[in-house]
Amino acid sequence: MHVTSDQTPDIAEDIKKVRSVLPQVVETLHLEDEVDISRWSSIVDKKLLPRLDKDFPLVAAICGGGSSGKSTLFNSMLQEHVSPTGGTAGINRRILAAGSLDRFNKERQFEQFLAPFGIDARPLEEKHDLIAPGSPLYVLKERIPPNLILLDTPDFDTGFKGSYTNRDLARQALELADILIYVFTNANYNNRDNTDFIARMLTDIGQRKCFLVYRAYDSYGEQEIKTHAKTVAHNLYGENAKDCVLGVFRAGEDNRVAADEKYVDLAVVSGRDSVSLISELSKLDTHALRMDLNASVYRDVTISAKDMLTTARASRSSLKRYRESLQTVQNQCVQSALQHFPIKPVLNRFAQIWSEGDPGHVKLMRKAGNVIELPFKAALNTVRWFRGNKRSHQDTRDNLEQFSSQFEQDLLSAVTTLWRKAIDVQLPVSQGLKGRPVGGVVKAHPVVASARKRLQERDRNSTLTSMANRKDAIIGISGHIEADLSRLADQFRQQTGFMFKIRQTFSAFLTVLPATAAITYILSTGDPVGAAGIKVKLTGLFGLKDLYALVAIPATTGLKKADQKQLETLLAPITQTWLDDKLNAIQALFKEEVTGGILTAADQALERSAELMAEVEDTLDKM
Ligand SMILES: Nc1nc2c(ncn2[C@@H]2O[C@H](COP(=O)(O)OP(=O)(O)O)[C@@H](O)[C@H]2O)c(=O)[nH]1
Ligand SMILES: [Mg+2]
Repeated sequence: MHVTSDQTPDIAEDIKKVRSVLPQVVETLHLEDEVDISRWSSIVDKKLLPRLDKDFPLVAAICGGGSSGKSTLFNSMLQEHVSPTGGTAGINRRILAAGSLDRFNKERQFEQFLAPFGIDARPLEEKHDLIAPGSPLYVLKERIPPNLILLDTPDFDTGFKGSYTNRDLARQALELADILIYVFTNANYNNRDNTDFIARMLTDIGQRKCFLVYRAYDSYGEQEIKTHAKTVAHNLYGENAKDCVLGVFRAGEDNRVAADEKYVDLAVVSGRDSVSLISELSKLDTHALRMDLNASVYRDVTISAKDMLTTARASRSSLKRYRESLQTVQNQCVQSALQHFPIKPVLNRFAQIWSEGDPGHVKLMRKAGNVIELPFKAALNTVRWFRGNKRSHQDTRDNLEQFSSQFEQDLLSAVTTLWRKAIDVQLPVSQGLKGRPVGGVVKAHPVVASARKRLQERDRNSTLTSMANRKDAIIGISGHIEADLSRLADQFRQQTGFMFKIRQTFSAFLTVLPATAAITYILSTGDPVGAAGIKVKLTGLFGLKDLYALVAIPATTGLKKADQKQLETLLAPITQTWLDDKLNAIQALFKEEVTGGILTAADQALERSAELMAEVEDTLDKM
């Protein structure tokens, strides 16, 4: 991006938008462990948003190793002995800020100004307060122009390697700073530990430009000073050194300075005329510098936001995959619960509905006896059955009872399997595109963690009992399937042409079939029976693979191929209706007892995150 002042308001709006929505994405998808959103948010809040204000003063931080002369320089710039100098290295344990007395003339105004940066500054009352660790202190001075804030920072190289006492403070100061004044001496100019620390900070928080101040003996030649400064510049900024170093100054080793009799004189390296760092800082185009600095913070913030969005996308796909896999597992469990279920009662009931609605057709069938290629005995059975043969009703009931206990077993074993998978830490990945298995596993997503935990803690036995109690409702032909079958019967009647022949033969077929009807689900592959049978292909059930119902008919019925085809056409919707009814009932039960919490949590997170992510994406695309 190229930041110009005209763009500032829009940029601020976009940033604010992403700032408010991105954390919600993280929360919705439970990404707290994967992305550091609070750090990002705090950078946006502290480093970016407040600084988009054009009136914000330039913040210059004097930094460097211990006893480089930072505090001495700070005092010199103020022309006042405010900051303690000399003595033990690392003597200053706090940040000392100097602001404009003209600008911040109201009570607590300066404190409030710094507060958004997480800096809780207090006025310096006692010089020696700086020696004790604590929150930053400040002074307000006339010498500081309104558009400048100067920071004296604690030494960050005091302490033992790895446990530098002041580094957190140094970080705070560097984060607040727009520009650095790096002070070094011949003793520490090549101290990689110091420059590396700053360099790392600058990579972390966004590049800041700097002035270099070399406190060197007068005997050092111009070339030597330049070479050493170059080393420092390179160690701080690497390849960017040229762009980032705004100026190099030298400070002498005047003993009067050490004796507090005189303030430091700075000179440009090539000349000996003294320069005022304050006026050098005032000459800077603060706005351009700030925008430049913002550009890199802005870029970093944008890149991090995009990275987090990428993480969110991956997490969301994984959640989606998990949800699909759980659904697949559930579908398989629903199927396996139904694996021994007979379709015979359904066909019987359909035949009853059919006959109740159209008694006239029996006559028609008798008359057309010679065109229907069915054994006479079957035709007789049909007639008897349609008259409401009691034995037939009894058959239906027996049949149901026989399957009732088998069904209970299947149901309980299916629900146990489903339970185990639902609380497992991972699931086998469901089929990929085109129903092909993709293999592998998908981890249970953090979004469903609490739902899984609740499930794990629930009393399994009570669930099993409640499932067993409800099996009869599933087995029975429900009002819903009654209505569906009636509707089917009406539809068949209304069809003419092709269906006319069916009308004639249909009733007969139906009564022949139930005698041997069984239904088998080919859940994986292969033909389960291979015998004479009508294989009805059922599709579109919860997005399952093709499901076949095999309705066995005795070979002796001597059905012609064409009749068989017609019969298939008829049986498919009946079987489908029945299956839908049962599958739905069992699925609803499984959801209620086992998977509901997980699926709902996943669905809600998927939906909400999609909305939020689209919002972030749109805004980031503009940025
Ligand atoms: N001779 C001389 N001594 C200096 C100069 N600047 C700083 N010092 C001395 O170096 C020591 C450390 O200075 P100080 O400002 O406390 O360093 P800081 O730890 O970086 O803040 C003190 O004894 C200062 O008097 C200078 O320009 N000339
Ligand atoms: Mg100091």
